[in-house]
Amino acid sequence: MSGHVDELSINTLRFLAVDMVQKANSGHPGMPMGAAPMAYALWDRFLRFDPNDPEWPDRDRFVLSAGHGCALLYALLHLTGYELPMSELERFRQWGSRTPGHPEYRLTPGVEATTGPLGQGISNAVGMAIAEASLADRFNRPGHQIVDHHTYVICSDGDLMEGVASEAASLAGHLGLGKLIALYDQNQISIEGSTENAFTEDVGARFAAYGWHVQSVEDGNDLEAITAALGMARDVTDRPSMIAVRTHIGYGSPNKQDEASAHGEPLGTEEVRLTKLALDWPVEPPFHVPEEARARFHDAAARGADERAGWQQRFEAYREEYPEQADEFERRIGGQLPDAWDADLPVFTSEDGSVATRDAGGKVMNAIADRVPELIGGSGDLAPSTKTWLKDYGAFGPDDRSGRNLQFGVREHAMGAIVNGLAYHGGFLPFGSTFLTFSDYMRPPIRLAALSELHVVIVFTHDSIGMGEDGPTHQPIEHLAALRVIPNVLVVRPADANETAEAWRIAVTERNRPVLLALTRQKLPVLDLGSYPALREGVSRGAYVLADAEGSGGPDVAIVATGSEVHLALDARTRLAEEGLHARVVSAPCLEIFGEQPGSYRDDVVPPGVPLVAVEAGVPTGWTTYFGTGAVTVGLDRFGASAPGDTAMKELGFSVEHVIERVHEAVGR
Ligand SMILES: Cc1ncc(C[n+]2csc(CCOP(=O)(O)OP(=O)(O)O)c2C)c(N)n1
Repeated sequence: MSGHVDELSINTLRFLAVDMVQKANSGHPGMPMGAAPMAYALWDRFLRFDPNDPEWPDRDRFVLSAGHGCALLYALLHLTGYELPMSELERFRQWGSRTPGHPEYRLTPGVEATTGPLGQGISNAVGMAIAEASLADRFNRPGHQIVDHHTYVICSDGDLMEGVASEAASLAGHLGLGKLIALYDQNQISIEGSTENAFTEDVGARFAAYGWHVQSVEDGNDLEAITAALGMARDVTDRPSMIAVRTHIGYGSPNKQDEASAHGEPLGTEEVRLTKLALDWPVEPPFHVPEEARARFHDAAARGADERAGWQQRFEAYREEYPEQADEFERRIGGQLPDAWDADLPVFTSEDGSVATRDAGGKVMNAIADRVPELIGGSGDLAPSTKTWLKDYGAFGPDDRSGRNLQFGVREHAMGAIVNGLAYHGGFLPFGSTFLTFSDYMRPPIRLAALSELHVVIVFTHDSIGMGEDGPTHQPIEHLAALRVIPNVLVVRPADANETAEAWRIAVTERNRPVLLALTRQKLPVLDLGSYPALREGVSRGAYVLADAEGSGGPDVAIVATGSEVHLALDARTRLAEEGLHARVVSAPCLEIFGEQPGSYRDDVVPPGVPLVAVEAGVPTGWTTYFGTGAVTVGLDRFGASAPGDTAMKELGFSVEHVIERVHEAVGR
């Protein structure tokens, strides 16, 4: 039976949130007021967490998908003893505080995922649940359950209106992720008013159709009903669970409960007073925490600490029996690479003939997969085209958690969010893949990966009009530029098979940012390391002199190119030499890394004052950031066309003749 202290604790959560928003004069009080009981039930009675060791690997994961309700999360973190003192709650949404307007991973201890863009959190949680199942399969042994935790989510009407949540939930149902449990804060209010305006389907029936176990709780304040439903959800191990809890936004507020006005603005001083009176709470002081409530939250944390200590003992016993596995587990969770991870990284030679960089990428991935067991991922139903299938490792499926190929289905948006979830969880180097054009379908999670400093890899193939016949719907034009403008992202577009191997070296060794690879469908000559010894070191610096100008007088012109266009530049260089123009060819697989090199290096590669021609089969936007405003570009300012790839390239200006023409313009001949 719930009692006095339960109610006191729930109201503490409510009023801390109300006071935070009121003091900041900004934020979202309504969701925390309605969802406080379910959050309390979860944190007090189920969630395994230890505020003294927020990164304990076998902790349960909790994701507040409705990130706008973060005052609730901050109150929970504070009350249970995470490093989030009351002074931080009082600085909600202020410059430099650890209580930002929406939860930010890495900023606030206990925040497992950056949320706020609706639909992302619940989709991240699907990735976390996949992570748990995969690690459990890999590391648990009879009598040794060292990976055994749940992923809990609180999501809102808005979350479940979002397409990405549907994609991810559909996949979660298919995969039967039994340790994923979503609490749905069904207050039936969003910003414009009632969900009657735009969201009238039977959400429970939809989730049941996805293959979820679905329960509903009619009264969001019925702690025992919520508790019973959570218990039941945990007993269902073959399917993810959703508990739709009928709540009231702004619960307790005499004039704002069930109103959209409770969603995203402070209640106002008078309404705060009336609400406190209505729920029998002291009007003053704000940020009041009754001793009994504080003690209750501390008890929950103390239970978590015991659980963690128990786990530590179990892990030591595991280490005794399985020392190698224990080391590997710690290595993976710690994000360290195995020794000699790159020992089998392939080297390509001119004897390999012409190789599409997508094919080279597939070879590289398969070559490192053995030594890098944390490499796991897949494609949006395009593995035969993106070449990302890990041949020896099967599919991760409902009945086999050992697979390392994730079949995301045609769900690019969820793929991005799930890959992020794997990274948030830890223990993986996760990847996704699709055509570069469809990066548009993945932009939201890529942006969040960049913001959250997640190490994820996305393999984008069919990276230019050179992909050919599928035509302008499938030919990326603005995509490289559009991805490069996202801060903290690396876009790597290698020029051949060997640059692809080095691009993967970057992808594997980066720690705190997403790496996006842009690979070709069409075949390209191999840049033999014998002829191009600078290639290896060069790729790691973002751009480098691939082929210098003949003669001792320095270059007359520098042609900078990326990916497939590097070969055009090389051919142009040869032809220009015949007319006495000495061109230097710079291969620039990663502009961001090049931008980070010391000025002296950059000036060595592209000497100031030397005319510069930049060649890339895409919009030229962004090149001036790295090479100044003087660059003459060979790019695209229109959509592509359906034709064989080499025809499309030539017709749209990617011919040696056109490059030479532009060189002549640049040098003033
Ligand atoms: C992708 C995305 N679109 C729009 C918003 C702006 N937004 C914030 S909350 C919200 C809807 C509020 O409804 P709900 O999610 O049910 O939250 P509640 O009203 O219960 O607090 C919207 C549209 C957002 N955060 N993310």
